[in-house]
Order: sequence, then C-alpha cells, then structure tokens
Amino acid sequence: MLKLYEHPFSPYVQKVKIALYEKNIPFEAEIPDAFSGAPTKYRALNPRLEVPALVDDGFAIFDSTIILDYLEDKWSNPPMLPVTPRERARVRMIEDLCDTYYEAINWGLMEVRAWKRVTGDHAAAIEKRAREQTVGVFAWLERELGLGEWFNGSSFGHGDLSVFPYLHGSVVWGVGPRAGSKLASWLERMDERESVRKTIAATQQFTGSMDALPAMLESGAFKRQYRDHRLEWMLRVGGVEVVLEGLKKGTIRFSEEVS
Ligand SMILES: N[C@@H](CCC(=O)N[C@@H](CS)C(=O)NCC(=O)O)C(=O)O
Repeated sequence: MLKLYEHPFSPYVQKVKIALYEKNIPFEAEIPDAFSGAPTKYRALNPRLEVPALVDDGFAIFDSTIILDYLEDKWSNPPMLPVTPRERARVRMIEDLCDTYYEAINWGLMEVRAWKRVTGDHAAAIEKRAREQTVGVFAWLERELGLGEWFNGSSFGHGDLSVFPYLHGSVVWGVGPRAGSKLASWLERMDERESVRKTIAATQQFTGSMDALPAMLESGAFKRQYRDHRLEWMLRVGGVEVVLEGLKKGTIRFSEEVS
C-alpha cells in the first residue's frame, strides 16, 4: 500500500490527499519526525525534510507537484488535469502561484498568530499586510475562475485541489472570501466533496493544540523552515527582526543542505 508522510495542516499534503481520495487510491498516513532539524531517518525519503513524501513500493517521491504528476501518470482515472496543453498549463500556473505567493501569506499569519513571533503593533501591521495581499490574491483567483464553476475548467480537478488548501487557510485565519462572492460559492461546492471533507476532518485532532506552539518552539521541538517565498514574505512585510531573532535562538532553519 502507498504510504504518505504528512502533516494534516500542510496545504501541500492536503493537495495530495484530495487527489488520492478522488482517485480512490488506498494509502497509509504517518507524521514523520522531520520538523526539529535534528538527525532523522526521514532524510532518506525526503532530503528536504518536508512533507509530503509518498512511498510507492519502496520508491520515495517528494514535492506535492511531482507526487500529483506521479499519481496522474500511474492512476489516470479519474483524470485530474484538463485535456488540452493550454488548459493544463493554465491550471499548473494557478497551482504554482498558490504554492508560492499565496502559501507564504497563510504561513506568515501562522507565524504571527500561532507561533507568536511578534506581538502588539508589529503583529497588527504584519497582519494588515497579509489581509491586503489576500484581497489581491482573491481578485486574481476570481479572474481565473471567470464565469466557470471550477478552476480546472468544465469539471473539478487539479486546478481546484491546488487552490482549496490555501483558500481554506484564509478562512481559518479569518480572511476568507466575502459571502456571496464567486470564490465563496466555489468553496461551498468544494466543501461538498467527500475528498475535501476527509482531508479537513484530519486537521481537527490538532486544532486544540495551537496554544502550546510557542512553548514548543522555545523547547527546540520545532525549527520552522524559512525558505524562498516564505523568507521573502517575512522580509517584505517588515519582519527582518523575526528572522534575525529566530536565527539567534535557533528556532528557524533554511532549506536543508543536501549530502
Ligand atoms: N514544494 C514542496 C513544499 C513542501 C513544504 O514546504 N512542506 C512544509 C509543510 S507545509 C514542510 O514540511 N516544512 C518543513 C518545516 O516547516 O519544518 C511541496 O510542494 O511539497
């Protein structure tokens, strides 16, 4: 059976889980010991020490986009990608923007609200920037959706499962789409899907544990990964001290050096 190394909160993991459920592919899930920056056997499966990683009969694959492609190649039914090259490229661009630019906004809100990297006026200023950026992403997404029902085109697919984790994240952080908007209606359609419901249900066991996160950071149980678009986001919104303090305290790691 396939094994998915995951964390239910990870939007990248959520993309993969939705695809697995939609394709009705059985899998086992495990949360790896990957997030403290300490030596771990997980490195052999994913040298980046990130989730998701998928193991199929001893073959380990990392990166949600590569995993989704693998699933599509091996289990082509039901198809998740549109048919024409142009539509496939359009959907992949949506995925890429969500995985990079949009992900960083929600990640940043979590750094402020849950991990409490900053408080008071500084936190409020950063949150304001995140809200403004989210409004911008919504405008872009609504243009992408156009008059259609699905980001993927005429039916649900890769485009939709690529947007959902992030839009759901915005709702969790209280910056969701305006009621009655095209995005809010799309979200309602997504919430009706069993694949989406199961994926979100798995997050519930962790939602009560948010208050404990700052202490876990101090204890060294977590070193949060500040890399590429996330690092840029923190610098862009005025959080350079967050990065410097995190480096000093050892509560931040960059992407892994590969050996
Ligand atoms: N490009 C990767 C990104 C995966 C990623 O960043 N995963 C996060 C969880 S959301 C992670 O495992 N980060 C490690 C950490 O925060 O320590 C993908 O698409 O799978």
